[in-house]
Amino acid sequence: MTLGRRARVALICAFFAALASIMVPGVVVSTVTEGVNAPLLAAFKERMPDNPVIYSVAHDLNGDGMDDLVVIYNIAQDVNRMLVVFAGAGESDVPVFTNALPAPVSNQVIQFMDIDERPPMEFIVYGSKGLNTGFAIYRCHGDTVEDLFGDKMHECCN
Ligand SMILES: [Ca+2]
Repeated sequence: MTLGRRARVALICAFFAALASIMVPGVVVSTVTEGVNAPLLAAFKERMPDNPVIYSVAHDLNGDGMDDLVVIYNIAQDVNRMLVVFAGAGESDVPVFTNALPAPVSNQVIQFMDIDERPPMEFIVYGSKGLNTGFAIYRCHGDTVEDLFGDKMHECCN
């Protein structure tokens, strides 16, 4: 028997809520990260030259066979944001940028997890601000990043 999509998402969210409760700053729970996509990182730096990249990791999020890039970047002192750069598809290979969301101040970790076993791929962002840790699970719909579930994320973002 396979779990329904909602049940599966709820189950995994509960798991991460439990995991987050035992996380301490500076301790990184197992990370599944992949390489950096150089062309997409270059596209980010070209479009947002004033925003230093803190952390970026490549993975195919939308299931088109091309790696996309999740980027956490700085916009002001202790204020970070996250967005996804999708590889351009078809004749236009212009990368597509999503909306930006608050990102943790420090100890950022991005983990990819196909929660519902179909595209698009979900991903989890962990991090901290001082002694506060939090995380949130995201999924992209088109060029929009949606926050599916989070725990104490507001306490680790500015
Ligand atoms: Ca892709």
